Amino acid sequence: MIDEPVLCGMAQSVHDRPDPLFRMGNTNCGGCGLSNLMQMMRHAVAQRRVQLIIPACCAAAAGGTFPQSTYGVPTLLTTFASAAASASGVASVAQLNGEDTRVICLAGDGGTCDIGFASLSAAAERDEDILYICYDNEIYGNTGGQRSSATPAGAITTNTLKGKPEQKKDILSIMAAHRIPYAASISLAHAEDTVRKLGRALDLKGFRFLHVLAPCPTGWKSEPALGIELVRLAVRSGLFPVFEIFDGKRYVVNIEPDFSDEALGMYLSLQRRFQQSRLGAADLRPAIDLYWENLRALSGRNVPTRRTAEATAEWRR
Ligand SMILES: Cc1ncc(C[n+]2csc(CCOP(=O)(O)OP(=O)(O)O)c2C)c(N)n1
Ligand code: SF4
Ligand SMILES: [Mg+2]
Repeated sequence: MIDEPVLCGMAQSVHDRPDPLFRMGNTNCGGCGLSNLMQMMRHAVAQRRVQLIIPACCAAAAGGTFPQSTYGVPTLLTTFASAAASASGVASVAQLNGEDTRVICLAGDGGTCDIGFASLSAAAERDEDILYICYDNEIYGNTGGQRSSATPAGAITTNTLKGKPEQKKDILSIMAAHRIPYAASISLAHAEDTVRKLGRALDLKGFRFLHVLAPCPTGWKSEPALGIELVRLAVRSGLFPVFEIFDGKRYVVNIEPDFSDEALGMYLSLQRRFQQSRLGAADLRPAIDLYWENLRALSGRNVPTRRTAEATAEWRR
């Protein structure tokens, strides 16, 4: 059992993979959520054989220049449009050769929700035997921080100088609508749940999709040391729901938020990307409550959100 993210590429227990998936000396910024994710993946992957497929993004840049490589497993860098298709091909060849290799496609939110979406959707529809992980830093980080369709409303990016007017795309629901065997969201602030779900997603067959909220101090204009705390606040407040979807129809909520407005306010105030739009908890709460009401209905657990609980109490009075 681990309580906090496994940092610095060091193996923490006998269950960890002895060689790092993601070596020290990579070019990620300090406090990058992608680095945290890769260290937790080392724990989840353990002794399994894996191959990585990575389209253009910070994870590709982090690989370094030949003959060095950040990655401790076979890694194929692709164009955006071909990432999921390339992963499908690599998985098929492994299967034809009788190799017990799990193929992981690791992509950013831009590569997933925007530029590579067509081949992602096609691979999901064909139920290819790949694990697709979207680390969502809510911007095009590698090219200087432009908006993506996963950027939340109100966030300043280099091409939304007054704050993005549109809402964040709900990529997890879109992928669940493909009725894939497994889709889940991952909180890097809950390492045990993260490692459990990574392990489950590695072992299942067919198309699996994981959505990870990945703090990006450079783009979010936040302190590098606060990344994990920001994720914790997003989960606590209900802003980032953590749940699993099996076969597009069975929903399981993994972490119950307390729907704290204080946590939501802190999440916003600790990131300078929200400063100019002056977003407050009250601006986001109605959309969060609506999302959770829907999620409750889908998961069959009728635990009221704070708003509905308050409304019911008021009605009773
Ligand atoms: C077809 C195409 N369009 C644009 C680019 C330029 N480009 C390289 S990385 C990148 C941003 C990727 O964003 P994301 O997938 O979110 O990954 P991040 O950089 O945030 O890790 C862009 C737009 C490209 N390489 N190919
Ligand atoms: S720009 Fe953001 S996502 Fe990219 S390496 Fe830096 S912190 Fe990580
Ligand atoms: Mg991104």
